[in-house]
Amino acid sequence: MTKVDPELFKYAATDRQRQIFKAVESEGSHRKAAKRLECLSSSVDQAMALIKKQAALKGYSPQHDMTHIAPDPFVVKGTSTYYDEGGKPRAQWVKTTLDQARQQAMLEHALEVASSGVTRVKPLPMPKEVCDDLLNLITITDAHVGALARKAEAGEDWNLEIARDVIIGAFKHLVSAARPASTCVIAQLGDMLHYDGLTAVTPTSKHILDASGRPFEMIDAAIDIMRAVIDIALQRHRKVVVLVAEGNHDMGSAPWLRRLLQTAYEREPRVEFIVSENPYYAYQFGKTMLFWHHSHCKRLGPELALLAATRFSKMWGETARRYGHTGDKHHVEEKEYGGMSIRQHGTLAAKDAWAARGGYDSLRSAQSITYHSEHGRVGANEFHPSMLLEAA
Ligand SMILES: [Mn+2]
Repeated sequence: MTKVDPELFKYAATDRQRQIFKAVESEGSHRKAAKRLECLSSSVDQAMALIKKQAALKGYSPQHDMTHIAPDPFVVKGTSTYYDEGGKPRAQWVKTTLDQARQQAMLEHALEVASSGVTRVKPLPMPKEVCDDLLNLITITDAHVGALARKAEAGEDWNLEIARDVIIGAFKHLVSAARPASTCVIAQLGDMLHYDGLTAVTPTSKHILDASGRPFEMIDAAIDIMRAVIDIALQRHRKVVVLVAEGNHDMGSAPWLRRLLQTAYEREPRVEFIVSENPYYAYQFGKTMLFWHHSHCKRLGPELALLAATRFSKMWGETARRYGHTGDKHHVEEKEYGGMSIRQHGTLAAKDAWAARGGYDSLRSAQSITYHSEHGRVGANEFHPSMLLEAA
């Protein structure tokens, strides 16, 4: 009679493993279980061994005094047990590691669910009175959706809900205040998602971040915001150009967000995307050139303007007015560098505890800038989150 530890059942990963486990439990031996299930005894042995292995990976193997379970997506890398003089286990050190395959599977699953649920949007009616020579550029940078800030600690509150309200509210205001233009460029200039995976850390330096909500709530909010702002822009412009730039907080998320939006809008002929896997982007509007970089790779300065000229030399040569746009620093700075004027944009996000403690105070704002195809920049509108609070 084989005595089976009933605790092991929860580590059976498939229906077949659960079925075999139950058969062994009730029949009392592998051989009898195999007979009942009409399969080879070795299949039962294999399944039972696999269940034990899965349990051990999660930290459960009582015959080795392993009873501390690691939460998903961690697996146990090893344990050190300290025994007392009588040979009884007294303390245990459980070393866990992130299960890379499991983490990958969780992300892939999320993407699969997200893409299968993407409803292709129906084209919206086109506005009539617009000026062909005008383009409205609306910049949202460093939105940090998924960041958490508390008023008591950082001076202002910021969380998933506030981010959604403020960004969409800003966009509504900026679109309605802008001139009637044929084209709108929505420049999401990076760091829209506060963190880039399952753990709230910066992707390269692994700095620990304050997070609002769970990773999938952040993903949902970012998608909702982007879809909402595209739809708002479509109501007032004939053509909407969307840039989803990468920032230093969302280097891995920007590509899927861009692809997801491309899929959602593939049947809307009035939406087009600026697609580049390299974090420098440009768009030509007649004799006006627009250029973007989050500024995590190359800093604001003359070298950035020179890079724009080298990377996009044809566009540079065909244009007479050129404007670069950056983010990252959360405060406004604007300067002309030879043939290109570059604006570093501010952010709508509230500063987090890290910025508050460091004294990085800045005025929160977002801008829409109107460009003429011949004359370049001809107008601008500004939005501050305080305007939204007044309207409420
Ligand atoms: Mn940044």
